[in-house]
Amino acid sequence: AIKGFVFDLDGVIADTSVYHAQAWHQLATELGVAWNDELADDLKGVSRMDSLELILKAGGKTDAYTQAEKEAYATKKNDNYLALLKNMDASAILPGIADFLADLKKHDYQLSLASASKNSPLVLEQLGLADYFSARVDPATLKHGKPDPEIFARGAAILNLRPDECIGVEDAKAGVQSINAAGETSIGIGDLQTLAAADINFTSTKDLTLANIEQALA
Ligand code: B16
Ligand code: MG
Repeated sequence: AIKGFVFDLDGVIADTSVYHAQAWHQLATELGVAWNDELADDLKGVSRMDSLELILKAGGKTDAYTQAEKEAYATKKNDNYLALLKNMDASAILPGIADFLADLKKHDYQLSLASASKNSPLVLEQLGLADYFSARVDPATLKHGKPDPEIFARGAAILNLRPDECIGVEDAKAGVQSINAAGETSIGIGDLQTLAAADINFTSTKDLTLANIEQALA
């Protein structure tokens, strides 16, 4: 039986994926790399340094910068991102998520966070959702990012649950791959084609309810 839920943050709980994309777009433009929706999609769930590498690769600039320069650019992106977060509050919680989290608690499901973002504690605090996610995988301690199973496997382990007792919720292709490889049930939120590998698909967080999940699993 399902006993726990392991959540992604950006793009599932909060509308922050647009801020990440905006901040990367700004940096890509500065680096002379053309921006498009496909690149934006590929960066979802991917760590800060790996995202920068994907952008440089897209622009044919893989060997153009030293490690120190790359770190400075990654910091610049994060500064852009933090500036965009400044005025964020609970209104950035995606539709239906606040009710869903409250319902999960009420039904005694355990919750953990499997976000690749080093900013996740700050984001949760600003959204007023920190109390739900005292169990959080620290992305700084990971050997491998999404799509590797490590982050979602740890998300179950910190709840003392087996993977088959957990449902993972993601908006990124790499994230759904991570959930599946960890042996959990995957819910993909967003484009059906991009997230075709998910066990259950919802086009919007609005559809994320226990009743809909039970129906999909029946
Ligand atoms: P940071 P998630 C991911 O968060 C974002 O989707 C991705 O765009 C971002 O690059 C990554 O976190 C790292 O974030 O630069 O804040 O450490 O979707 O796994 O919650
Ligand atoms: Mg995400």
